[in-house]
Amino acid sequence: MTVNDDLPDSPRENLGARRVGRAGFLGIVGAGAATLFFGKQISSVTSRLTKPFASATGLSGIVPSGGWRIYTVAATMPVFDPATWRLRIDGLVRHPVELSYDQLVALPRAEQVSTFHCVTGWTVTGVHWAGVRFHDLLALADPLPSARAAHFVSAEIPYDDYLPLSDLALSDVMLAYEMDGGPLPQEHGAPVRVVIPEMYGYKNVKWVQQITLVDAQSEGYWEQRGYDINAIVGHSNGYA
Ligand SMILES: Nc1nc2c(c(=O)[nH]1)N[C@H]1C(S)=C(S)[C@@H](COP(=O)(O)O)O[C@H]1N2
Ligand SMILES: [Mo]
Repeated sequence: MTVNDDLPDSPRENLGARRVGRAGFLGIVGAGAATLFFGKQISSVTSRLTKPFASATGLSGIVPSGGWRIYTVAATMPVFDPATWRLRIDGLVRHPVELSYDQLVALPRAEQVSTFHCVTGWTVTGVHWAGVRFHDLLALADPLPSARAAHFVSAEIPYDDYLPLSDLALSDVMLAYEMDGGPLPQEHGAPVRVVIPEMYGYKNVKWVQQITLVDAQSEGYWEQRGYDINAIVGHSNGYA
């Protein structure tokens, strides 16, 4: 298991294997690391906190309010430019495609309200999402019968993760481009992120820029660092 000390604000912070102490964490924030980024306050979301973060980590003193924590692994967040942004779908497909933002939002629109769980113990309930179901999206590339999983590659290098196509077919799983009534904010992964409420946050890849269909899922960013490939909420090695 690899532990990367440059990534203090990680799912691992709540595991016995490596606890990030409050003092060390504050020191890192003071040094200007971008691993915890406080985006704009969204009171309608933050008021919905159901599980206090403080009980899990003792870090509440440096978290300005309940609700979302913004996680990144790189020093800067990707910047979305609608003129140049493309979503690539390739791998085990007959027709690799590159979609512009306009082409993406022209696909059949799906909406849902669901709950978001991070493996470190925080939850946000009642999140409104809009986006496209993976069935409609992946069909554009005409997947081969051998395709069994999708590799989601973030523009935030090196973040990535995998999901079986069977999980992408669940009725409340989507590639989201709107959150709580507006375009997906930059810090939440603009312009598109994975939303899979059944699984812990680390499977909900932000800033998705490429979806490569493969024959089997593999270990994504956090799984290479000790988390379960099977990230079902309440049934994996995270905070249950
Ligand atoms: N690109 C990218 N996606 C990511 C992460 C990340 O660091 N980078 N963190 C994951 C984790 S562990 C969680 S809990 C959620 C947090 O979503 P939020 O930053 O929108 O609150 O994003 C997930 N997707
Ligand atoms: Mo997370």
